[in-house]
Amino acid sequence: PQPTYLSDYRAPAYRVTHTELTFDLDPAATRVKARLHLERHPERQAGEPLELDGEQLDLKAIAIDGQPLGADEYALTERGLRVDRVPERFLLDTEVEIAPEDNTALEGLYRSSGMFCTQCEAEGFRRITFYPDRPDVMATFSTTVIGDAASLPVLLSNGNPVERGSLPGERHFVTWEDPHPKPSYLFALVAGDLKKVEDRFITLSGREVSLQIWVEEENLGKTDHAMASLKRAMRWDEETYGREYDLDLFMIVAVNDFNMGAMENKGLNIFNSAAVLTHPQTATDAAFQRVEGIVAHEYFHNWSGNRVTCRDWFQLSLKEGFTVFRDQCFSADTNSAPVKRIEEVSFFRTAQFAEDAGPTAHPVRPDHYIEIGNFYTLTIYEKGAEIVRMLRNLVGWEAFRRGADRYFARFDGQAVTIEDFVGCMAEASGQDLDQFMRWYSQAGTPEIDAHGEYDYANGVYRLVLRQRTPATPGQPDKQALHIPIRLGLVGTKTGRDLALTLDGEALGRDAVIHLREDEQEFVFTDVEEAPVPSLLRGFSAPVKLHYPYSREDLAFLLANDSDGFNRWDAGQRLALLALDDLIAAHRNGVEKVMDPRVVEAFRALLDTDTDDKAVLAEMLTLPSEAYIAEQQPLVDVDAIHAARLFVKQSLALALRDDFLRVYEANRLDAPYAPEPEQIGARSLKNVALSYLMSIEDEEGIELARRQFEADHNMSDVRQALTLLTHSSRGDLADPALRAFGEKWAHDPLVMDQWFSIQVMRPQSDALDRVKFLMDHPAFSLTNPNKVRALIGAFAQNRVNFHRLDGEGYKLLADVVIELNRLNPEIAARLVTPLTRWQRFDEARQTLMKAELERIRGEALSPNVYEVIEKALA
Ligand code: HT7
Ligand code: ZN
Repeated sequence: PQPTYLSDYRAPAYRVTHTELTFDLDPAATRVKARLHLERHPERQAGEPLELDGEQLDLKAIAIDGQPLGADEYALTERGLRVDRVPERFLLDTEVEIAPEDNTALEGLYRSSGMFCTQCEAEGFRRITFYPDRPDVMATFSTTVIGDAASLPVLLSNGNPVERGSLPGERHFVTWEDPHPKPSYLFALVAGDLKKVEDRFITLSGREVSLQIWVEEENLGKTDHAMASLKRAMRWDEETYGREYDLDLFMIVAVNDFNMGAMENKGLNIFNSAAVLTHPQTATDAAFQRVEGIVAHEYFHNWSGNRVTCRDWFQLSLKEGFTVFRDQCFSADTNSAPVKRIEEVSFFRTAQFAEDAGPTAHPVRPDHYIEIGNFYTLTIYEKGAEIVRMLRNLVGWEAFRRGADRYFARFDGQAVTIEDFVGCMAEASGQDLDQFMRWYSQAGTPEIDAHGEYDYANGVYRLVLRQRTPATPGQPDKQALHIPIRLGLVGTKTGRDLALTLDGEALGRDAVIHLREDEQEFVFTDVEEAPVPSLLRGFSAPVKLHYPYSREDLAFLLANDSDGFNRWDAGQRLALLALDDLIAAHRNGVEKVMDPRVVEAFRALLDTDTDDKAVLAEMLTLPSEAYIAEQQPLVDVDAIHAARLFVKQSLALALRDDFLRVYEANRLDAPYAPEPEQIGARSLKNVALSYLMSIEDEEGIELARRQFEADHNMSDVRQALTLLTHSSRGDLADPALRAFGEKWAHDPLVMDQWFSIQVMRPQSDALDRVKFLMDHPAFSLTNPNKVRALIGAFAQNRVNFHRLDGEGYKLLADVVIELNRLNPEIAARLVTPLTRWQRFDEARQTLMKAELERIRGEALSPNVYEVIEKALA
């Protein structure tokens, strides 16, 4: 497969002004008629051939302006269809046949639980009909869907229904019209035996919008939260960005087989059922929050993505980075803002940093790709959102909002670039953002070495910052970035933020300084007392910050920093220092000794009387094994696991009564509600329980058992089941798993949780369980949720996936090989853990590379080919 390059971008030779589609649905042989209203693009010369994309299409008929084309007047090519001689403006009619029931890749039109549905982003539409399948071709659509009246009573597409009726042979049809020009990736069709839940929303200007969530009948009781989230998101976008919804109907459909979380098709969002269905008995607090975030994300795309879209797929972060930023701000406004930020950053630093340091590292705007489906990454989404956040912070909210207004007004109905977006921000703020643009083109995580010195005699604090970005594949040399660093100086006597004066300017007590050079010195004057610097507050830039904090400094910041995020971060850094020692002790066979400073810091935390229990729960949570691994030059999975467990058990032993007290104080009898206060209390209680269970004394076990049996809500049940299943007491896991498995055998989303919990067990039977569960009737290799729940989860089970006999790697490779044939997008994602082989010891490196080579020996899809080639380069 050949790469596509950003530098090769050209406007399309022909554009489509209007698209008429007719689908005659049949699982094995669906007929798709397309009438495209085409005209030459003004920027392109006359006489160029018409080239359309098309894959796996069986062409049955073709005509231009009503005249059928002879076999010598068109060609079926590797790319699709070419017609050498076409008029300046014309109608193209085609008819193709496709087989949705054979479509296991879940791109284009496919079947899921008896229904028909589509996924067209990024390049799925070309599996439906011949078309210029690129985001800069925007057309209005008129779609007629014909199907069997009994088995497919509901026929949906984008826009508004304008006609419906019966047809001979017990069939019926509905015609939909979407007046908003859109690229093909936003096309959607759903047909099935679905039921709807309906509500309405009155927009700011007083228009009524009908809101519909379509689900299988058994899921009718699981839509309340998604509907409430949708209404909150609609209101938030009006109030925060002045964006109103623009059709009379907004539909969400839940489908069971879906490659990602959801898709923002115009007026007809299609959701993975896991990203929309909730019920207190079946979904955890985290799932409720995830649903809220995804519903909002897809809705926000209506403006940031649909009304204004991407010129080409290199600009993907234009819509994804901005929309993730928007959904993050929405969730922060709706829930506990500090805890949201902690969760975001903790995930980002674990997963995106690893991506940025691995063989598939790429800029937020890549300059080439083989398979765009491989670029729906944490870098495009989450790092893209961090860049937008930095922009917001650099120019300030008012200018940012003016810039966003300008962007939406100027480019409405157009397909544009990242420069267009940043340009609006520069215009609205009057700031020069040229250097800032490097964030989009430079891959890798910048590292900042910071060093500070207090001059007692003169009351001066000198802060020296040095930046460097490590080389990444294809980018050996890096340039200095514009990095905004929010900071405070916390006085060691008072524990308060000191006044900041920089170059004679008073900046208040919390300020942003701008690092633009490789090295810069910042001299703060009139600093009244010796400070401990609190740097990168709120994670003001997506960088690694190194400062030689002592453990006393960190304990001090943990107790005194006015920035909640940095207080949490100080606790994480303190724990990491202790973990470092213990990892070394484990490796050297030396007795492990717990750092008393960590115990005292945690004791103080447990004594804190705080309103935000969710933040406290985060502060009491040790860095994950994956994050600890990120900090190590070479990952020793066993030492990390042993050290973390040792810290947890030491804290549990030393602070057992405190954890018990916290557990008891945060039990809730009230009916379940996914509200911040309850969620905070539950998180805190469940963190306490995990400490208590880590030492497996009778009281902890009894609490977990009782919590499991009380069956109050899924957050509590799942935590109890996890702790029982992951305990070393063999007699605890199986009875609980059996009871849970029998109770929920009918619910696929709960069974996903059941799969994951078992295969995440640290005990050595985890791999055998995976193999056994792959034969379970609820498992299916063609369902991405099941693959993620069982195989994906196992690959996160660090001690077992990285077994020294290589069996974990072999199992993953076997599944990747199988999925490469069935669903290349999922296969390419699943292989990721093997691509990180450089981080491990030699024995594991050899085993991992051998599996990558074995995969390479297969006939590979472009998706898997691209990832494997990068991993072995
Ligand atoms: N914009 C959507 C991306 C997406 C997708 C991409 C590739 C293959 C399948 C997919 N499903 C959805 C989702 C979003 O970011 O909102
Ligand atoms: Zn998105």
